[in-house]
Amino acid sequence: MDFSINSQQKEIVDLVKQIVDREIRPRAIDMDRSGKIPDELLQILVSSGVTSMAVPAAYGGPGLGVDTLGLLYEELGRGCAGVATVCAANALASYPVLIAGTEEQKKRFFDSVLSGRMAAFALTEPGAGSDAGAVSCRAEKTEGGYRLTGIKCFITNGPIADQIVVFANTRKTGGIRGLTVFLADSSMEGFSIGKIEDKMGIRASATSELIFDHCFVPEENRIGREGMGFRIAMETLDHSRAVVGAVSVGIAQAALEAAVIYAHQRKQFGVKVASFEMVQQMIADMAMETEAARALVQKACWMQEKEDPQSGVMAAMAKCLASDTAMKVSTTAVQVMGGNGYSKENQAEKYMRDAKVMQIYEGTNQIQRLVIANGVSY
Ligand code: COS
Repeated sequence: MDFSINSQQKEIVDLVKQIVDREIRPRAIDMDRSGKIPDELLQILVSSGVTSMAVPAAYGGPGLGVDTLGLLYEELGRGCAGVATVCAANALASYPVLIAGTEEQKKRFFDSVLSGRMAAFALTEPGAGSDAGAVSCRAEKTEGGYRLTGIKCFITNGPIADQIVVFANTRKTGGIRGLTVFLADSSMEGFSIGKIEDKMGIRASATSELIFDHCFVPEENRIGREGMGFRIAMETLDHSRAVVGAVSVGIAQAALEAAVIYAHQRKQFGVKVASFEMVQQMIADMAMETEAARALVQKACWMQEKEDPQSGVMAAMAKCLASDTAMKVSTTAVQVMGGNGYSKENQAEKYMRDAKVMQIYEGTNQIQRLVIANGVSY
């Protein structure tokens, strides 16, 4: 395994870093307050290819390897985890299409993402969170397609998505054997946006309920066979969890940087607080833990790139460790900065709030530990 960054990766990481430093970081506090990403910034992200960076080369995208994508999502996470989440949701929604879609579906989906239309992955329901197989959204067979009825909740990009990859049950009796995936469009009759969440963190990313009321989806929009949905969902999460790990490392890195800069500027008892051993210990632990999380995330991405059969378990480890690290490091950053860290004038408390959801979404860290425990055998 090689941790060195080649010149092509460096070029693209530097490009995203510039966008992060010039366009995202200066807007982060305002986006956190307003609870939305400005159209102007979204347009910059679309035109610079940041919202479509996971599109494969075969469908007109940059065709970046998972190892490179990991570096880019870390950079976005360092800038603003909410913005990173908006972009990562396009990638999350693309996996079911890549895993089980037809060539026509793939072309249609990726053409849309490349043209700047946003996507959402709609699995979770009020009664189906950790128990993903308990989806009750119903897909009733009708002439030429299906009628979808049900409510999805906590859907990232819900209010701004044009394409929605939605999981519904084709069996009246429910159960994972009936779970099926469909590609819905926000313009379809019977589709509407429900409650928009007022969240603790990642506030630049809009999250909402999606309501399907006898929404007609043509047969050609079914992704994979009827009943394949649970497997597709699990394989999707196996792919996407490393990305959550990468965004988490970005949050930890941003918190570490903020704490170090502060500790070298802030004076108490006539000296910089960075000269106190107790502060040094906090900084050393933050730096060490961030590096360890980064190494695990990079290994998970590398294994995915090599299509290693254990990459799903490694992605669960990376997501779990990196998000726990982001939570710990951002909390310590607030401690290093004291009252100034607790104030909304600085970003340290935002990092703490953003880190919290990393331990929750795309499977709680309790679920990750379950996946890990079931996946290790010697
Ligand atoms: N890849 C492919 N297939 C998988 C799989 C994977 N990673 N994990 C499970 N499966 C298959 C199993 O092989 C099994 O198939 P068979 O019945 O044909 O043998 C089937 O799926 C059911 O597996 P299992 O019994 O392990 O499923 P559980 O209902 O016990 O659920 C967990 C497993 C808890 C791991 C799953 O529900 C989960 O990941 N929940 C969290 C969901 C989540 O992350 N939600 C976040 C919102 S989405 S952003």
